[in-house]
Amino acid sequence: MLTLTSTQWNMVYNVFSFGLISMLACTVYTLVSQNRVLPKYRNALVISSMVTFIAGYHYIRIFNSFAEASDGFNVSTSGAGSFNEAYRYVDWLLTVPLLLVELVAVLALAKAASSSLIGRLVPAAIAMIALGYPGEIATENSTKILFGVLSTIPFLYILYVLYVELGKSLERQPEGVAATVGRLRLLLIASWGVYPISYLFPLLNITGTDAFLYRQVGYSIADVVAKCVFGLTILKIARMKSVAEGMKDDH
Ligand code: RET
Repeated sequence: MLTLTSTQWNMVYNVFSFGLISMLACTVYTLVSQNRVLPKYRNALVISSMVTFIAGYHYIRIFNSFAEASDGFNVSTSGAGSFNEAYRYVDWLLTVPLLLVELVAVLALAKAASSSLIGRLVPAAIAMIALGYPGEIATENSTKILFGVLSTIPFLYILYVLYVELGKSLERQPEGVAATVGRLRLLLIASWGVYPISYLFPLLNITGTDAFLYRQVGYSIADVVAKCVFGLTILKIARMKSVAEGMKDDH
């Protein structure tokens, strides 16, 4: 049981609300923007809509779970009816592989090159999340460290593939697009970095109500950056490439 102050409780409540509406609004925007890009880039936008739609659903569940686990400003964190954080991992299991597919899709590489990238990034993303979960729910520090290390291996592999392999394909992108994709990669690293840092909190003895607040606020902001801002940047890249390939720049 965590006894939050009214300010802490309201901040968590409001940040979930912010996360939820950001996901929904972003889903609508990327869906209605389909016709603003050439057909070959539309799949990247469809995937972005899917990602934010899935996340919107999970934010509804997280939001309700927080309200149901609360008795006044007391939040139950273990046992029946407690605040359920597993929704986040279920969400990541679905959305993290999709975010990587979205990134590869917008580059519109040759079929073999994109299949090869997806074939390595997707299994690594699934392994990273699946290995992190047992550590997240463990109470023993040794178990947390073991699964934390195991999960970091695919994480580093993903960063390697994004930097080295994707870097090579960037050289063939039109002027301006390469710079935007470079910024997108930075945005990805900065937002994805929040999750392993937050995982470390209990290991560093950062616990209690402040830790709970930082974690929920940090995750929610990172989610909006990693999914919404990311999706809007994907749309921008798709627009730039469509215009570079002859689409009229009037809508
Ligand atoms: C875990 C366990 C500890 C080690 C590492 C982790 C990485 C998690 C990441 C999650 C990304 C989530 C995203 C969500 C989208 O909105 C599982 C915390 C490395 C990178 C992008």
